[in-house]
Amino acid sequence: MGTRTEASFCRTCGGLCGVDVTVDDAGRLVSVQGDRNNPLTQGFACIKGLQAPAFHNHPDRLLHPLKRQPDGSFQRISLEQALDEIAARVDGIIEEDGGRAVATFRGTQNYTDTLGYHMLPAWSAAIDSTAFFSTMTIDQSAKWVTAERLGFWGAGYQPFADSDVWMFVGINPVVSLWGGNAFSPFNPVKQLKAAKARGATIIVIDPRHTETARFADIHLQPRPGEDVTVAAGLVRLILAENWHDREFCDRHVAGLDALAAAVAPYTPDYAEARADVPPDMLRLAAAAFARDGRRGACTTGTGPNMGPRSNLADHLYECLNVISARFLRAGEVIPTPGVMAPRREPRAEVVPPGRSWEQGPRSRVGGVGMLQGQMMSGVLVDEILTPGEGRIRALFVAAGNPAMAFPNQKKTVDALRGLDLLVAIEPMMTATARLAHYILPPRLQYERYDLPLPHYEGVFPGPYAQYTPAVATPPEGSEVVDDWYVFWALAKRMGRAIQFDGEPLNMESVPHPDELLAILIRNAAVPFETIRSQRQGDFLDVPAQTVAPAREGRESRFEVAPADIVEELALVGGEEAPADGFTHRLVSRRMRELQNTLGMDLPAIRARRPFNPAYMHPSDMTAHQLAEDDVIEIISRAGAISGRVQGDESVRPGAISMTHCWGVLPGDPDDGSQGASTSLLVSTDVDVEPINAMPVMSAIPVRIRKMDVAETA
Ligand SMILES: Nc1nc2c(c(=O)[nH]1)N[C@H]1C(S)=C(S)[C@@H](COP(=O)(O)OP(=O)(O)OC[C@H]3O[C@@H](n4cnc5c(=O)[nH]c(N)nc54)[C@H](O)[C@@H]3O)O[C@H]1N2
Ligand SMILES: Nc1nc2c(c(=O)[nH]1)N[C@H]1C(S)=C(S)[C@@H](COP(=O)(O)OP(=O)(O)OC[C@H]3O[C@@H](n4cnc5c(=O)[nH]c(N)nc54)[C@H](O)[C@@H]3O)O[C@H]1N2
Ligand code: SF4
Ligand SMILES: [Mo]
Repeated sequence: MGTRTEASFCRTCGGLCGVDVTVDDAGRLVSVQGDRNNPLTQGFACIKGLQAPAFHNHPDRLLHPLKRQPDGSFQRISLEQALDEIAARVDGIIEEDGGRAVATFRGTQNYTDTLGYHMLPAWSAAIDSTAFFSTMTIDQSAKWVTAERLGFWGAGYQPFADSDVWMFVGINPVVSLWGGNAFSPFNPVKQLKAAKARGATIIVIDPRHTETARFADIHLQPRPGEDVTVAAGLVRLILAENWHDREFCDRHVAGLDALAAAVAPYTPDYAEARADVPPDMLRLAAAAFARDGRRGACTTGTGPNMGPRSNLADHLYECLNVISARFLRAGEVIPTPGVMAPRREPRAEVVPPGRSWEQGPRSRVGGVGMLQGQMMSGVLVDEILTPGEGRIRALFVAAGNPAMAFPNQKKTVDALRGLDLLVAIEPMMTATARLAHYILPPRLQYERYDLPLPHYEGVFPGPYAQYTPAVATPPEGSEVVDDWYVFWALAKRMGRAIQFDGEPLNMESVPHPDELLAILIRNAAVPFETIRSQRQGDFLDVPAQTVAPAREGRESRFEVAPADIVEELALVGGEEAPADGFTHRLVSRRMRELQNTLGMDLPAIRARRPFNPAYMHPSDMTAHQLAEDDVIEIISRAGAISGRVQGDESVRPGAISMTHCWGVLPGDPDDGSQGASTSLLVSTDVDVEPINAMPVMSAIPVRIRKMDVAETA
């Protein structure tokens, strides 16, 4: 059989690697390779991406809609029947309880499915539901809170490409291909090498000596969960030494004196006592960033965003950017002037804090507000479990696996089991799919038309665009559909009109994916046809754009010290070390081979990654009389799991570094061979952030106990 090779891009993670895809005459995916000619990613591709053919052609891939039977088994039904039945049940629920009773959840694989991404909220709006949830609010919604409490800069950050300093906090782009707010995570190793070659100083703040920290000139390895202490300590030092940009602060910052007063107690000695960061190291980092560095930002990842007091910590780290003025100023060239998104007019001014969570609807349970038009995933489970008016009765899960990923797994699974209707758009029989009433299997990435998310194109280091048609064909005889189609087809059956990105859709005939993509970029700087011809990805020749000055009379300022921040700083500063018997902190980490749960079913990956080890520093193992492969019980306030210990020099003593999303469904037979779910250790009652209901999902206080052979057999 012959083959052909086509250009496309990988959508397994946010790395968006340009790839060459080989398919056979039947359109079956044969291989995926990094495309050396792609100017963005230059041939980079990782094991996750290279495994795409194994995933597309997996013998266990679901190829037909399934309906759960009373005995728990699944029966194949036709797509038409599934959609008819689901539409009828949703109609019934809305009739009884309104649209609010029908929730939609966006999982990680939805962020790289541009049509699905835009269809989800369009569907939710079409059924008059505010119950929209996403992984962002069990991940890094601290960034949303910060932007809405501090304000943000209209013209964006100074880019990494010409920076002379950069600070990575609890983020590991070399493995995660994630850059936080300011770093463009494409081919990160190449970028870090280039930065070193130009003499830039890299600062990493992470309890683990990560793959990214290998590039660091300065690595602070604090006690996990002490980001408030470290960040406040840095802010205090910079202000006390006058290393901040006074001119910028005079013009654009409000509350600087109040901030200085609020961080005054966070002295280097205090930071040492609490975070175990030596005073000279803290000073080194502060000086390198603010005194010696001229350009370059601080960017945070899941470490601080999942740790305790995540919103306060994120606010303080962002204050480093503010007081050091690490933003593009009037007259500077904008790296991404707008290709797929409409051309904006970026201004050298502060977009003032909006505090949107203080207005608008609140959750029934806990009274938590909304951010960016979404309800907080931290309240979803209680919104299902708590009876009464407004209860969530139906849930659509698109491209996610909440039964494995959500905090407090037992409670999550109870809630999912208690739904009147759970629909999973999901290619594999995952833990979540098993609980669903209906499973609708999707087309996979190379079977879909796509663009990178247009409104997110600012993440590119230049005016980049890439388009891919479907380059592979779904297996013969299958009934797989695009995620977006599910919602369009349901809305049609229910007589609801979809406004796709604000544009009314034709509800009579099924739109072609290109029509939908064209809608998304209808206001683009470049015609759709031009973008559509970018099969291999390219930086386009578009007119350069410079940052415009602030508008006349524009007085908005960064609010560095609003009352709630000052209050919380006083609270943390006065805390006593808790005598709670928790000897360790369990910290999150990602595995190179997996994207959360995605990849666990692939033999090549399972062979390399049979379980999620509990990584500890060898000295810590010795101190606790532990040997390689010993099994320990890891006990938190919320629960206990077992973990197989492996020595890892990169982990700070006192930390246990372990990946999430492993283990089995609660109640299933468990011989420990599948690893364990760290989610069982996460409390959704204690230390939950008030604004965004974010639990402590990293730096979880735990203690450990060696299990004997009888217990683990
Ligand atoms: N290979 C791979 N890539 C992925 C994923 C995957 O599962 N696998 N998942 C994707 C997803 S969903 C996301 S959200 C991104 C996340 O991307 P990242 O935020 O880069 O995630 P991690 O690689 O886990 O890096 C988090 C770092 O925080 C550190 N840390 C933990 N606790 C603390 C703390 O209290 N303070 C500080 N300062 N640091 C701490 C950890 O040691 C770790 O090095 O990655 C994405 N990319
Ligand atoms: N304790 C703890 N818990 C955590 C974390 C942590 O660090 N610690 N990390 C959190 C983070 S950052 C996140 S983002 C969440 C992840 O939460 P989720 O997004 O809920 O989990 P994933 O495993 O990424 O789910 C992706 C699903 O999409 C399916 N899929 C693959 N391709 C397609 C497709 O083309 N279409 C569709 N419809 N589905 C597809 C996969 O089979 C998989 O089941 O977990 C969170 N949970
Ligand atoms: S880093 Fe790997 S998974 Fe992510 S886009 Fe590139 S090849 Fe795909
Ligand atoms: Mo995430």
